[in-house]
Amino acid sequence: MSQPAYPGRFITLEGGEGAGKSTNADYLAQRLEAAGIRLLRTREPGGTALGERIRELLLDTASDGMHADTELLLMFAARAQHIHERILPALRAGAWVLCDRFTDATYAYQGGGRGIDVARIAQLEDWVQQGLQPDMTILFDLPVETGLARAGARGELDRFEREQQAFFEAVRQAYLQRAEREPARFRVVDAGQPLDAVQRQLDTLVDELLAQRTGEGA
Ligand code: Z5A
Repeated sequence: MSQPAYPGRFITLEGGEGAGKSTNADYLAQRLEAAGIRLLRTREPGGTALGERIRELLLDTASDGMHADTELLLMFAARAQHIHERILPALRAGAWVLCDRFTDATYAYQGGGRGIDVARIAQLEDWVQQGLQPDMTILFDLPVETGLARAGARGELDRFEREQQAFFEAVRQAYLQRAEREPARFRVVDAGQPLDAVQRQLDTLVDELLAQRTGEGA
């Protein structure tokens, strides 16, 4: 990881359905905070009052029929608000940001899943993020069937969770291709393992992050 222009660190969590992002975000937050890191925990789509309203529109099964372009633009609309209202102020103030999904999810779901041209996604990424990129992205990778079984056990499905297996396979492949293209930023975790084994993998990443700490974010 190269040194960013702000004192904080921007860490994103990615993966398919039921990969364990939320469960392991709790674990990561606990480990980082115990080491004295001031942490903003947040998520996408959402993370701000306005973004959470956009999230409702995106996940609501009543939004069936939403065009893929509309979905893409709503993701970036929520992201623009999130970046300006929460992420950048936190990073500039020296906090670390732990975000459950960010733009890699857009490439995976709207690009891989919906088939939107990645060049169009890249245009929006440039415009909205103006160079902001995560310092580390942890990809929780697991077989689609395992993730769907975990997610399905929770009950009612949202608009994305109702998609078919082929959609989620395309999402997984898009994530893995991105990880392969950007090995300096991505860390791929085998999320199909039992929770304690997943968390041992995360311990190594926490050690790596803390070793690069500048002292300003503490
Ligand atoms: N989306 C998009 O399309 N484009 C974008 O740009 C962005 C998002 C940002 C909402 O995201 C949707 O938005 C998402 C993609 C789309 N699509 N869907 N669906 P979300 O992150 O809020 O929702 P999610 O992906 O559905 O999260 P999730 O299913 O809750 O997954 P998770 O957070 O990765 O899993 P979890 O809740 O931590 O764990 C699921 C269950 O498995 C739970 O019962 C755990 O106790 C269990 N679990 C976790 N780890 C293990 C292990 N290792 N072993 C056994 N059981 C485990």
